[in-house]
Amino acid sequence: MKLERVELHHVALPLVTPFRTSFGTMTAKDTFLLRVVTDEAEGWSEFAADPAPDYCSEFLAGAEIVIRDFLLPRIAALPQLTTAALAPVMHQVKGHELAKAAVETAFLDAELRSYGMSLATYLGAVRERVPAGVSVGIKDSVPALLDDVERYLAEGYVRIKLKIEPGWDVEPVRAVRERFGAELPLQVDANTAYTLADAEQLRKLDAYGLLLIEEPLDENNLHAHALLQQRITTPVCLDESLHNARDAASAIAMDACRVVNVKPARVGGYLEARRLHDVAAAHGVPAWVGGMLETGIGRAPNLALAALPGFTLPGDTSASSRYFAEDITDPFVLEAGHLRVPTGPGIGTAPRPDALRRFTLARRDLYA
Ligand code: OSB
Ligand code: MG
Repeated sequence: MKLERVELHHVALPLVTPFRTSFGTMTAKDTFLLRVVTDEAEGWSEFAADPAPDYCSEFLAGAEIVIRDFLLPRIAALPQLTTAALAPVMHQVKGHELAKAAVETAFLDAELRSYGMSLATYLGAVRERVPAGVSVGIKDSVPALLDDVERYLAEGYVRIKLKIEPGWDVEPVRAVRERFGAELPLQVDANTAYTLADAEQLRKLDAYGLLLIEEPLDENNLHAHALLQQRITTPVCLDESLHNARDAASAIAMDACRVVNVKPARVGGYLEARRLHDVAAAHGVPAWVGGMLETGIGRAPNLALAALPGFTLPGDTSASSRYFAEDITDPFVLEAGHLRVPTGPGIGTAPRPDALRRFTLARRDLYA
């Protein structure tokens, strides 16, 4: 492939309902899409982080500079441009996995389109549909939470994840169990809101048969997560702390991580995400695909990944309607609790031109 152009499309899509976590409240998906044009095909991707560095250290304005000034010049200098060649040159730039993932995915989409191959086929998908879980934000009251969960279950979601924080943990979990029963697949996500001093409080959750507790402690503190796991029976699942397959291998070896959340953006892209999948599968550790409230541009490739055999738990890959009244792509629709894995070339979708125009705040060339 020969690189011709890279465009940034800054978009903002209103969320159907505010999404509150231990790190803040989101009311819109405000991010950028990348469009890569090569001599053979074009590709699209979505940056997963937010305008502010609250879920992770990366943020929109910083990522734009990293991509424009440090990643793309290295890529443009490659004698042979292939997707597989990107990560080794991008490795010269420290960190910035989410920015690297956006770059790699757009090139991967373009390259696979030039072969007429779907991302699902390329990654080794074994399913045509994947079960859909849903991540439910922190609410002002338990009755409001129960209404939300009831609505999602009526829509067909097969697994519920509750966002928790100190002061909103045992009570909502107990209420959901009481109302919807012991058989409901249920898990919680703390987004780093606790410390080891809270171990006794977190141990109270052991009574509720949770599938897992996600990232209860500080990002990157594998040791503390291992100590916590010794004191609770609920399996610890890591999200924020896993930046690559090596982190997953270390965390599993330390018993800091009995379930793996694979977010392709967080680990630098789909090629590394595949390696996390393989590490988890080799250890017999259950894994699932996480989400970042993506538009259809980020959701499509996540669905392709979720179709791999080692993803044995339902992911946070919900339908478009869980997030947006109108998605920027054709919507992903829930069918009997499942989403269909895209089969078209590359990521199998693209922005609808009219929707892209209406959701776009600004457009800039990062390479021309
Ligand atoms: O921690 O998994 C998380 C959303 C934004 C940032 C971090 C997280 C989340 C979610 C929602 O839990 C997952 C989704 O539905 O996309
Ligand atoms: Mg999480």
